[in-house]
Amino acid sequence: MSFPLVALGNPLLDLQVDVDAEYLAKYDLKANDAILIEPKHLPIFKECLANPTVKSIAGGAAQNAARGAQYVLPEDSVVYFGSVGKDEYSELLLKANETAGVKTLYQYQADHETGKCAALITGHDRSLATDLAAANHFTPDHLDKPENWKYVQGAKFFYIGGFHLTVSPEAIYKLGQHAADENKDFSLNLSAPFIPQFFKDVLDKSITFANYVIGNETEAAAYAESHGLQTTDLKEIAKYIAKEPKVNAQKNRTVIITHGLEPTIAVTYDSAADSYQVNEYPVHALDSDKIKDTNGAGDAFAGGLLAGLVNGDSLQQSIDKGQWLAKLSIQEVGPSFPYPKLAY
Ligand code: 26A
Repeated sequence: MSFPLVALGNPLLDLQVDVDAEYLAKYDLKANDAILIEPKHLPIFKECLANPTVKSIAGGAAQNAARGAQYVLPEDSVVYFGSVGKDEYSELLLKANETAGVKTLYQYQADHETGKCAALITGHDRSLATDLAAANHFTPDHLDKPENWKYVQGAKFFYIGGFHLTVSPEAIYKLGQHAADENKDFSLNLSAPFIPQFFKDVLDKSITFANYVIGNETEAAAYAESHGLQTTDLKEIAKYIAKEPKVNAQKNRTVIITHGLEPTIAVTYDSAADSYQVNEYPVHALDSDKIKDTNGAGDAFAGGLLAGLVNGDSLQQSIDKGQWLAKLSIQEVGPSFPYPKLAY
């Protein structure tokens, strides 16, 4: 079957620069975070573009994961939806997807530029400040076009970047309902602490469609706080998410939480038996001096994991593929993968 995996997200051009703690402080940014910019952050983009060391790299969290999954899967496996401007930036993104073999179905905006993310690197941390621009204008009717919907119908697995919750909840629900109606897999990334913090209702509704939820320790903590859970224990938080209501009763939900160099946690709630399966899987640690930067590490993990799940691998092997791909990506500049391709 062609194109089993369909991903939806915000296509962004990453402007990656090395900065110091003082620069982050000037703009009230944390060393390791992802935010939507406020007006006070706007000068960052000019400053990035004027910086001689700036690297313009294909970004956008779900788009990175899509390229990652296609890196592992056989050709013609991954389709990506998102909204961009008609400019040189979207050309760069399109090229990166083509090189990776991802089928790109962009919605083009005449009046908005392609979105940008300032990826501000301090050591092994990355602070992401995003101006969504055209990415903010994705509309669900783009999915409905016959030439696009046929890929939705043909797919068996969906991946939604949590960041897209701020853009088009209706597009997410449309894909979610389709997945539930046809008993297909639907996965969602929590993406950043601000998503569970400020988009709780949209997140809760999106999770009802999801049989895989992916996140990291800071996102899980933000989820626990916004949902009033009296715990910081990642396994307990994952159990709570796994048991949240779901639309498709035929699939159990699995929640996968990465935790830096600590083992990855996976919890599956079996609704028929009212029981949990809780497991931990080790990461593929890399000597610290081999790390180029960690921008896109989580997306690479998601990409490898998705590749495994789409391929029908066990959860354990799929998580291991995710760890493997994340390890490759952090040895590259930005959310990229090594070529010629390495095999898992
Ligand atoms: C809505 N926001 C804030 C975002 C993003 C985003 N992708 C989609 N929406 N903020 C940062 N990113 C992307 O995350 C990747 C690293 O995980 C960056 O473009 C970067 O490539």
